[in-house]
Formats: sequence, C-alpha cells, structure tokens
Amino acid sequence: LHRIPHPPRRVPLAGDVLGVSPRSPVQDSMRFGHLLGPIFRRKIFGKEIVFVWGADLAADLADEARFAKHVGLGVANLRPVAGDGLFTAYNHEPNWQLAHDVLAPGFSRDAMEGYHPMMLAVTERLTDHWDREQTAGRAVDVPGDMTKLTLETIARTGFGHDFGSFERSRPHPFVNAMVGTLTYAQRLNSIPGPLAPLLLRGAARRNEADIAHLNRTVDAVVAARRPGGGDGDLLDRMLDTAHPETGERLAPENIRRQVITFLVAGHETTSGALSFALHYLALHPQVAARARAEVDRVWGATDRPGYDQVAKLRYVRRVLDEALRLWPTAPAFAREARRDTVLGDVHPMRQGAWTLVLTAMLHRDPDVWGPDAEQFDPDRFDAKAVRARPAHTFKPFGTGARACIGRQFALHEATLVLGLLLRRYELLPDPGYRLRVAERLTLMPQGLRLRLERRAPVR
Ligand code: MNH
Repeated sequence: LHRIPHPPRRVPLAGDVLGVSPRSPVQDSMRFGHLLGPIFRRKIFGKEIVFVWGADLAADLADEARFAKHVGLGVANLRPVAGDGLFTAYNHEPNWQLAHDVLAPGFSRDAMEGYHPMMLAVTERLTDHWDREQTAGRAVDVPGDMTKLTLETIARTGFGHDFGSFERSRPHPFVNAMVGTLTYAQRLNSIPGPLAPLLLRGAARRNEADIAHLNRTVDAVVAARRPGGGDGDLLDRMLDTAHPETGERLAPENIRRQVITFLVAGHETTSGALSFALHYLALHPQVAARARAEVDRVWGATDRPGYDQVAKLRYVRRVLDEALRLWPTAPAFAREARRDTVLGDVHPMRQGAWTLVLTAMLHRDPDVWGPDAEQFDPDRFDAKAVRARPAHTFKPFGTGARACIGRQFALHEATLVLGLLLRRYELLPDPGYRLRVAERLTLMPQGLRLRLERRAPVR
C-alpha cells in the first residue's frame, strides 16, 4: 500500500476529508486523481479505498481470470433495497446465474425489436409535452423529463405498467423514493460505519420508508399481472420461465428484488446519459446539425422510424458514446482479486482485496484520449479511431460477466430519443447555465434547462 499515493493532508481518525463533500465523492475523487496519478488511495475514517484510473491498470483489472465484480461501497449499501437482485448479488449467490440465464433472452435483438414500438410511443408522449412547453415559451426541464421518459419506457416494456409520469407535474413518488435510497446509500460511504445509526437516525428512518414504498409499488405491479399477460416481457420471464437446464424458477421474494432492480437500474442511468447528451448537443450546434442531417437522411420522410432505422444512426450513437465518455452515469465499478495476484506487475493484491475503477477518469486518461481529452468530440468514436485505441479504455457499462445486461436496451432507447428530438427541435442552451453534476451514486446534470424551436417538418 505504501507505494500508492494519497492526499497530502491527512486528518487523524477522519482521514482524507479536507476539501471533500459527501455530495460529490466522484468529482472529489476525480480531483485527487488529477493530483495523484493513475492509482491512488483515499482514507475515509477507518476505510482505505484504492482508486484506479490509468488505462493499463484498468485493462489488467478487466482480466476475468484474475478479477471479478466486487459488491462493495454504494452497491453493497443497496443490498437492503435490491437484495440478491441481479445488480447487487454476490458472485457466489446462486440467484445471480439463475436470474441472468432466465432474463438474458429479454435483452436479445428480437426482444429489443419487440420493445421498439413501445419506446416510440413513450417518446411521442415526451414530444407532446415538449411541443406544449415550446408553444408556451417555456424552457424544458431536461433531467426531470428524461427521467419520466426512461421510467415509463422500462415500466411499459419490461412490466406492462404505466406510471402516468407525463400526466404529473411532479416526479412520481417511486422516483422520489428511489432518489432517496440512492442518496442514502451514497452517504453511508462517507461516515464511519459503527456511527451510522447514530448520525443518520432521521435519514435512516426516511430510508426505511423509501424502501417500504418501493416494495409496495413493485408488489402492486406484480399483483396486477395475469399469467402470460405480458407477452413474454421481463415480468413474464420472472414469473413463468424456468431455467432452460435446471428447470429452477425465481422465488417470489427474489422476483420483488429483481423488479426493483430493473425499474431503478433500467431508467436512472439512461436518463442521465440522455441529459448529458442533450447538454452537449445544445452547446455544439455544428455537432447537432451533423446529427440532424444524418437523421433526415436515414429516416427520410417518416417520423416513425423502424427498429433498423435507429441502429443506422451511427453519428447520433457517437454523440451518445462521447457523452458517456465524459460523464459515465454509473461512474465507477469495483473489482476484486479472485486469488493472490499482482496488479499491473507492481501492486500485490491478496485474494478478496478490491479496488475501484474510476470510469469517469479512465475515460479522460490523456495517454489514451490525447491532450484534448476534456473536450467533447464525437469523432473519437468513428470506426477508425475506435480500432486504433487499446481494449478496455471505454467502460461505461462495466466489464466481464457482471457488465450491464441492459446495454443494448439503453443504447437503442437513447439513440431513438435523440433522433426524434433532433428531428423535431433546435436545442438552445440557457446562456446562464454552467454544468453542475449532481451525484447520487449515479451522475446527473443538475438543473439543466433548454429552450426549443420547432423545425419545419421534413418531406
Ligand atoms: Mn446497467 C449493471 C451501467 C442501463 C440493468 N450497468 C451495470 C453496470 C454498469 C451499468 C457500469 C456494472 C456495475 C458493476 O460492475 O458493479 N446501465 C449502465 C449505464 C446505463 C445502464 C451507464 C445506461 C446508459 N442497466 C441499464 C438498463 C438496464 C440495466 C437500461 C435494464 C433494463 N445494469 C442492469 C443490471 C445490471 C447492470 C440488471 C447488473 C448485471 C449483473 O450483474 O448481472
């Protein structure tokens, strides 16, 4: 450990707490990363955490033979909410493989093609709302509206459920409860474990109430389902599908955990990704113009693209990738040693020892992305540039067996939405807005508003 640098001014007992905030652990770590280099450590009370962001070390950690997902920090703090659901399950828990095998076909290309019309219908709810805001001369609330959109999308495609988000002026109570539990799980990282019950008494009670609300919501979603009523959607798979080899099924308590997991993991990060992408599109009109020209070319006269017409939006997809590079909305993931090993041939790790990959910094490593790594430039993702880069340098969806199961779902949804919005509106930045990134385990551009102008219809 002595080889790994830490912040210069350590406070006795408290550790590296100077100039940092429980509200911004990722952005604080990014600053330390700039200061201390590709591997560093931070001590927060008794806990010492090693952070890695150098591309060589991150590539080594992607070796699945020596490393695996570690359930720690924020992910472990979500266990009371999501239990042994897919995202928070320990590698050794049998429900991980069972649920993975039962649910994976729900993310196949065929499944995605089936979700496409519902995704399109939800996006049209959004454009109805944005048309009204635009006519009334109001700026739109980007993160708020992207959250409505992505929540409705996962709820309808996965569970046949309608939260009615666009009929409400305030966020759905499910969203408030979710934001509460995510924020609480983040706060637990920044206080000494044994003192948590004392320091967070009020917050812990609110967290219990939030979890109870999430449980009640998903129990109602499950109870409303008649056998086979979802046309083979995720909920049908959870309820009715046996494992193809063992014949095993998910137990009711596990189904509850999976539904919460998918409703939360299935919308929060996609909402952030769309919001950051819209922020950068508004700031870079020449990028927006190029993306818009691509949409017009690929879609022709239709405002109702088919599944394949979304996959063909290569440049729009690059815009999304570039937004996820600068602000990967799941900004870190943890890796543990499967057995005693040496990280990057330098740092010995005992079996079970773990480290945090700081994706948000890995994506800005100047050795990989160049001296202009902080600049927004979608051409970094053209085919030639991608081929020229080493593997494991772009990891917004994590790595290995425990990487994101919803990756294609998120990319299809977000590309479709960006396509429809670019086609319909010019996006105008609010001149007074400076990007502020809110953290609740995930990242979100706080308070982002945009003004819209309607484009003439394309024929
Ligand atoms: Mn998703 C795992 C990022 C969209 C469901 N997701 C992960 C991980 C990252 C991630 C990173 C790995 C975490 C870790 O190693 O601890 N996910 C994203 C991002 C987006 C996203 C950046 C959108 C953009 N995720 C989605 C969507 C769904 C989903 C959409 C569901 C419809 N994600 C999951 C699940 C897991 C996961 C479930 C856990 C998979 C596993 O461990 O088997």
